[in-house]
Amino acid sequence: MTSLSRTALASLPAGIVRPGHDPQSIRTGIVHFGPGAFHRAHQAAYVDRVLDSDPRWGIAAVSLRSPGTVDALKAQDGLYTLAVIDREPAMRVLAAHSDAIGPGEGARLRTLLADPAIRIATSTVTEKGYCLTNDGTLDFAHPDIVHDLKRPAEPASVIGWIVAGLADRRAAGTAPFAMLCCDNMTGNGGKLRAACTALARQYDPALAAWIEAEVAFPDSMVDSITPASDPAFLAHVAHDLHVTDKAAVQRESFTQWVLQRFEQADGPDLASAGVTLTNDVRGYEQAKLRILNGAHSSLAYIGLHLGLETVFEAMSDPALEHFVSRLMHYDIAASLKPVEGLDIAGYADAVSNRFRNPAIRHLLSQIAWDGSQKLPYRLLDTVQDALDNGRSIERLAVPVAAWIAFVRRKAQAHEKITDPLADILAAAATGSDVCLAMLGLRQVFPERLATDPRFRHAVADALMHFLDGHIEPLLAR
Ligand code: CS2
Repeated sequence: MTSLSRTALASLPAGIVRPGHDPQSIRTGIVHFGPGAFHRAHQAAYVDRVLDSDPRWGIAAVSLRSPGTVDALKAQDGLYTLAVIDREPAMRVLAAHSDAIGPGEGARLRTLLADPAIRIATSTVTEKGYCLTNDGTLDFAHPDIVHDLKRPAEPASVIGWIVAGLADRRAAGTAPFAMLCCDNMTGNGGKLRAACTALARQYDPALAAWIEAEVAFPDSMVDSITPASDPAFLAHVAHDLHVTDKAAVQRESFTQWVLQRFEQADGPDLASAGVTLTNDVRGYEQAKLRILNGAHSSLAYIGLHLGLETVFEAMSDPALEHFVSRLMHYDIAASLKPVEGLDIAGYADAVSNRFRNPAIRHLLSQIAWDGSQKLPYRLLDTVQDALDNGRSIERLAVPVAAWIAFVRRKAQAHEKITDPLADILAAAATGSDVCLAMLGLRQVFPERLATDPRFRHAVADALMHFLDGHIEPLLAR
């Protein structure tokens, strides 16, 4: 079977939606770090729409560490399939990528970042990709940052690359690009700005001041459930398209991108493609992280304990579904400030419905990755808010304990823990006092929370149930 390409477009079966613009006509105006499935299914789908009427905003996909996606995009002329999995599945070929930069192509990236045609850079490198400490500031002890401080011209971290690109533009008198962080972190834009200025300050305080004053780092909320592209899905795409597509992605039909309004003359018209530009993204961001992602992580760690495999299966378990519903509607909702135009209870119901989509096979094990990085934003902030305001944390302690039990199970079985802190977690989770050792990890649990006796007792109590294997009373809370 041949692979998807510009030439193959003409002979795709009817019913496969083709790009609304000539893929050959697009130019590069956006540099994107981390072209994983989420980027290809979410942001690129918006940009593809923008390109229908303005060819300047093609994306250069950058992945300097892993060649897989970049090689596939190069081989396929930047084309790939987006399968929208819903009651009526639909396949659409996207032509949003005008370039791809892989391992060994750092020099080309440097040139591109300095190009005045680039007006926007975006990133989806996951929480761990930003090299932040637990308090959300740049981790100067992180090996990549240590490397970048020694060799600023050949950065290893995304922060290093952004700073290098901005430094070149400043030196050349070119206006900066706007930097759009598209990862699931509270105040994502502000955190990225602080990290970039902190690194720049080590090189040149004037550069740091320029970044602070001139570069837009809007906060954003990004949302669309995107299960990983497994071999069965890729085989399905090949079957329907009659060509192979190594970069194909799948997602639910729901998609949302809320972006803090930022100044940019003559940039891409993202709003025309359905991006919401607002002055107050914080409320949306927090609601999404705590309700959707908080519930997701809860379903993952508790569901895996119960031997379940997917989000749909977890939502079909009556006790677990009830528990997570109460968690969202009572505990999490109570931690959120009112957001204009957002009905929190309605939002929680809509999220539950999305989780119940039978056509989506979203693995709990995928959501369980990188718990040490996700827990603080998704659950611990909510717990701290409840404690500060005198609310009960007996339910909120359950997913926290479920994560600890999950790590312990994996470590005891010598199974791989996908987490940047894997070794530290495994050591802490297999000691005699698991709870004490895990809560002692300052990279995950902030001092104030971990030393609060109410939290320690609640987690220890819930953990006992997980270790004894009797979690029914927990789910009945
Ligand atoms: C999930 C998210 O993998 C995970 O941790 O919770 O990727 C989730 O599917 C997205 O944030 C939905 O927008």
